[in-house]
Amino acid sequence: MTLRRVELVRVDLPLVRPFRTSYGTETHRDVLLVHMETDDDEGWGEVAAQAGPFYNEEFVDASAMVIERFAVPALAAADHLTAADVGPALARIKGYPAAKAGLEMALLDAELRASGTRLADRLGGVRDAVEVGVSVGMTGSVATLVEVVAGHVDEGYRRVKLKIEPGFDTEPVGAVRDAFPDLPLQVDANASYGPSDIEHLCALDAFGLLMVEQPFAADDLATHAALARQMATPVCLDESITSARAAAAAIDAGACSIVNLKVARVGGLLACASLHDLCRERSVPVWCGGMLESGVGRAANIALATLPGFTYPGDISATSRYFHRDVTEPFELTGSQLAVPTGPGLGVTVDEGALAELGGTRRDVLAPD
Ligand code: NPG
Repeated sequence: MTLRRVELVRVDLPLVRPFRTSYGTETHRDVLLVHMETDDDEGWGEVAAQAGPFYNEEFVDASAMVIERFAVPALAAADHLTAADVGPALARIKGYPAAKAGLEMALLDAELRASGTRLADRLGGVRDAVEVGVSVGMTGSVATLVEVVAGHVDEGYRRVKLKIEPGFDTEPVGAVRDAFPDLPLQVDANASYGPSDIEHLCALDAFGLLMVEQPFAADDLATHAALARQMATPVCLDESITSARAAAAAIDAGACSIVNLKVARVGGLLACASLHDLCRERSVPVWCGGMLESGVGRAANIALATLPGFTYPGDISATSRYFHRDVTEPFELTGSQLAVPTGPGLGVTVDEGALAELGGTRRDVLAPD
């Protein structure tokens, strides 16, 4: 394929409820989309970086600049570009996995639309609907947390992830467990604990959790391994798993027994598919994490979660959990599942009218001749 046009589309989507993690409180999603036209078709991708450099080093303004100044010129220079070439063509650029993922996603979408293939089929998916859960931010009071969880259980979610940090852990988790004795529950600390907290974290074993996610710093495999030796609850890693090499090192070190895969953290859907294969060979289950994506990134996450190694529900909730209005058609729960879109590529349509009404801005970073 030859690239004819690459456009960056940015739109601010208010979240239905503020989302508080140990990195801060999000009230809006600064959505950055890539729209590509090739000689064959067109495609969309999402750059699911955060507004500030708090989850990892990347942030949306920087992603947009790297795409314009370095990534698109590198791709435009390639002769016969395929989606599989995007990762290698951008390998010289250090970091910016969300920017790379958005570009690869848009090209994959264009390629698959041209050949009439669904993304889930291209990736090797084995199901037409995926089991999903909901990630619940920290709240001002424990009573409010229990209420929010109750609302999600009523909506149909059968797996809930609670955000924790020092000072907001055993009490809120215990209260949710008391209110919902049989609910599959897990916790995510977003790297907010340190080595001296191992004993304290082991107290979470009392609540029968599916897993504890990323308690320590991304580069601290040793402390995760020490916790995994002491704690009965399985340890899952998110921020630490930035590449296949990082995943192999974490598994070898005994730092995790479950891996969260995120397209925007590892540089793309194809990297996620290889990481899935690596984890599967080592009998490490994976699940699909989320970055509060719009419908574009959510469609990609659903397709990814159809791969056979995704054996835990993903952080891929229905549209109504995030936005009053999205830029694509909404995703709705059926029981506790989301259906895989049936159309080619991502299988969703970006609603140009919604983009305009939501105040989206567009900018050509590669203009047609
Ligand atoms: O449903 O997309 C979703 C949100 C899932 O909890 C979620 N994401 O660390 O996994 C995470 C977390 C996150 C999102 C953290 C945005 C920071 C910012």
